[in-house]
Amino acid sequence: MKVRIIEMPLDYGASRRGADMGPSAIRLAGLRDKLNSLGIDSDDLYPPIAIPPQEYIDPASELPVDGAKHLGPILDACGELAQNVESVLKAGDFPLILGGDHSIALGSLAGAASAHAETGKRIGVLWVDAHGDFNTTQTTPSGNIHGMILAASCGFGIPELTGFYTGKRKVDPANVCYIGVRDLDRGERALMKEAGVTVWSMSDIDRNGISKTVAEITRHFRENVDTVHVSFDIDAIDPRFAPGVGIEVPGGLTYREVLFLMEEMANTGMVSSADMVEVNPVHDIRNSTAKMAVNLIGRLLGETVF
Ligand code: NNH
Ligand code: MN
Ligand code: MN
Ligand code: MN
Repeated sequence: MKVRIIEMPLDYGASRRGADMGPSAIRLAGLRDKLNSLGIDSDDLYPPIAIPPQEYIDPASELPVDGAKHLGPILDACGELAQNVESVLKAGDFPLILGGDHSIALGSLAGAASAHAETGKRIGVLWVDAHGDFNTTQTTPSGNIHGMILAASCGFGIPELTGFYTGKRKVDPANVCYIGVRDLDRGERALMKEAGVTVWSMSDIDRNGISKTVAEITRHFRENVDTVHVSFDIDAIDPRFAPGVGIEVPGGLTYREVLFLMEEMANTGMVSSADMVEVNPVHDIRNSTAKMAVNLIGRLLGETVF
């Protein structure tokens, strides 16, 4: 297996600017060296997806389409990403997508769903995030697409998003597992319940500990799906460890808890693709959050301490 690093320097989906510098920060933090040290054959020679910086864009395109800001540029970039992810998976390799804000997962999930549909594999999604990203244009408080992308991938929202790339639903909500969630909008929460996604909240971790919680998640995947996409929003980690994020939400996962989560996901042998998103160097301290991202990717790809 080879890891194909795909960079998505996009920050059209969020309010706070700067997530477009995430791929660069993660590269600088030593991603290639980490993969080399693990004996993983990797390349980042995939052409970085060309995304025009927001400063170069005609202000008219700022107008929300049906209540979704910057829909056009996000669909364009995600279309290219979906194709790349699909072809990497079909070649038997591991696509590692570096965001960018979380709207890029629209492309990752579309490409993965399309590739796995052909081989008849049931796909599960682990959404590691302080947020649900389960808004629609009806429920969003912000109009930001990064807050809508998992709902869209589960078939909820405007047709431009729900029908994107494949014309159909990407993921069965019954196969979506969340961890780290602690900040949901009212309508989003109701829609998550209706859809039937499974949430392991911060309170579940307080009650049962990280070990039991992660065991429940991996069991859920083992029993219900054939392969898993991990979508890691770095704001899942408590901001006292990870300051370089789009939205800081106190009360999050510790760095140790997420390292353990990634190790246990690696141990399932089921993870076939991943996103690392919302690293925001503008708010980081000496690239420390990007370095955590590199270490988390290492664990997800099989690194052990001893
Ligand atoms: N729920 C809010 C919204 O939809 C915030 C989403 N922000 C995130 N998501 N960082 O991960 O706008
Ligand atoms: Mn936002
Ligand atoms: Mn997110
Ligand atoms: Mn988030």
